[in-house]
Amino acid sequence: MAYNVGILGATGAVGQEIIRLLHEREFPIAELRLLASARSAGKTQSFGDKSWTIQEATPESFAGLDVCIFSAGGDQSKLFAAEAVKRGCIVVDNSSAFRQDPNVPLVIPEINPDSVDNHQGILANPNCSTAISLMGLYPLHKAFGLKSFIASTYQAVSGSGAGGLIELDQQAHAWAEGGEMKQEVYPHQIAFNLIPHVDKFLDDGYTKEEMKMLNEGRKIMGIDDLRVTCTCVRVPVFRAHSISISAEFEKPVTVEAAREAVRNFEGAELVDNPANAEYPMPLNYSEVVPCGVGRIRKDLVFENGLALWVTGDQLWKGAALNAIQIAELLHKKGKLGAA
Ligand code: A2P
Ligand code: 11C
Repeated sequence: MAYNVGILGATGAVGQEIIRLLHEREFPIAELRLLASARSAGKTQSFGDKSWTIQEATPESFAGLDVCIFSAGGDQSKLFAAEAVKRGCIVVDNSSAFRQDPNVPLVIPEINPDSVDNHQGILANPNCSTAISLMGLYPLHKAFGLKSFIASTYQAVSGSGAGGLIELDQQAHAWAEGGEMKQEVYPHQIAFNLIPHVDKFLDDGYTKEEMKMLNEGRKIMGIDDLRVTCTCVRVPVFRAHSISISAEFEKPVTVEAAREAVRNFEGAELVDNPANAEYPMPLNYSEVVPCGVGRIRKDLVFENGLALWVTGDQLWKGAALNAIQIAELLHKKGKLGAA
């Protein structure tokens, strides 16, 4: 069976990767409908030998679609998700709009595939730093029982959309060529800098992005009393996020058993050979399906603790790929289309 598939936000950084991955992974498509704002309506988008005309998103755009991947930001998701569902279209939503809604499954197919069985039309795709972190943490949770973790993120500019990618590129060129740096997306220069500020600040001094690690981590792994402290940092890297994690477990841990657990987990790749300077890095994990996990060692603070490092493509596992994997899972379970 082939499906009528939509992408809301098709012209964006994530939208472009969705188009590419749907084709590369040979998702069964009957019709592909590309939706964006009025600014893009009428423009042509091509991939390989195919091309499509971008349409302005309106409530009627979703009629006749089996599934639509939303990646146009939370406001557009809130505006259009119910309209799509009303028209029989399943929504896989990349934004944070519905992730904490108890009626909306928050899905990482390698972790909680059965959560898709209980959707009511909307399924949420997790935050990118959280999704990538859990590709290292979840196998360790299965082995030792996760209690708490402390994380620092190193987040690529792709997380800010196409504008973030353009801003880093422009500033790096301006630095090298002696031109003027433009600053529109970030409150500070991002080239050759670090900005410890991702998403909006809350009253307690944490950012919304930092709290997603706790709230989404709890929901996806099903650990209601999980404790997390997180610091999110924007780094001058184009498209892969990295996370440094110190985690505390219920059971005694060993580095060898931790490595074995990661090795056996689908979606993660163990790269942990410090003697040869081998560990995951953003340049090695851009445009790569699995997330890399390395630097696994005994944590020196926690009793049953491990320290580790995880890197993954923000645009893929952090967004487009995981969303497509959710659609693939629905297809495999016979839950898409008329089936
Ligand atoms: P457009 O290119 O027409 O502005 P990114 O996160 O990379 O900035 O991408 C954001 C995506 O969301 C783009 O595809 C953008 O389309 C889309 N978008 C932004 N505002 C709207 C809107 N009002 N209606 C539909 N799509 C929108
Ligand atoms: C970033 N993680 O790197 C963000 C982007 O909740 O899905 C995605 C925000 C989200 O800026």
